[in-house]
Amino acid sequence: MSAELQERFGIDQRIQIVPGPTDSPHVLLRTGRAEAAISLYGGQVLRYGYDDQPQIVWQGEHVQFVAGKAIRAGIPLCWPWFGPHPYNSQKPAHGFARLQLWELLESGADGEAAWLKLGLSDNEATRSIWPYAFQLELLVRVGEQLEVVLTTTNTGDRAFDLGGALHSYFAVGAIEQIRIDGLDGATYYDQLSKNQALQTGPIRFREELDRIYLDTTAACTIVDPTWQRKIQVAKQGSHSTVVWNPWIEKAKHLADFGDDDYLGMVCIETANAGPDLIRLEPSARHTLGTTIWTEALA
Ligand code: TA6
Repeated sequence: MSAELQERFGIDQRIQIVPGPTDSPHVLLRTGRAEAAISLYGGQVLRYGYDDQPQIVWQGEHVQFVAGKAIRAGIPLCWPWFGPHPYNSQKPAHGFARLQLWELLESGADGEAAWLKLGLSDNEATRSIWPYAFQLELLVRVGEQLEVVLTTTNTGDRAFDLGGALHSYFAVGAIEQIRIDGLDGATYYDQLSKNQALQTGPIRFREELDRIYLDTTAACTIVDPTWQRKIQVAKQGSHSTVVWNPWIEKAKHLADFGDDDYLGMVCIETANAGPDLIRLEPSARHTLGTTIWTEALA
């Protein structure tokens, strides 16, 4: 499959399609110092970074590629819901889009970036989980910034409620040294204590942290003194931001996570979760996007 896709969509050293570990191709995109890898299984950015610094979007060493299972790296697509299914635990957590093989639709490259478009439409498998017709298109644009834009079109004759997240994993030098700015004053639902609370000041990490920040369109900044950089995470079409680090105990119980991986990663997820759902009428469209880049820590 990857040889045929390379023929159709490959562009010099800018865009290469290579066989992936579970028989689904990976796409490598490069522009200048920036490089990313995307898996057609899951429609998922696996990693993103610049040649001259540590990776930005995190892929750990223990990542597993198993057909039918989610890939714990990069930017998993949680769609059409975030978290456990609201009333049926038999349905996959974080929806099914990250468990499907996406189609490579377009590729391109210019002076600033290399980009590709992937697509996923409803099929027998998705309809057996979620009885709606839809068309998904994912744009991934790789340059000095990483742009990931997921557009949902309701192609059916019934409205549906849409949630989800671009579940971005970021690499950090040391979790206890970083802080996350941008959510001061936002209300969050604590998924561990099941309480709501108000964020005061920056977010710091001293234990497992799993929070859905509600009704916020704010951009976030990961301030990383260890690697002397800031990671900027801007977003569009999102009214929730999820922040997660599994910490020690949960990391030990995640098969595809090294026991110490929690020390070097954090998730900031561009989401619509909890009450922040979108009612998508027939023929309507919704776009969820994130733009990621780094700046030196002045
Ligand atoms: O990011 C928040 C969260 O919902 C956590 O509760 C944790 O479950 C994480 O997502 C990972 O989910 P996954 O299904 O990829 O293991």
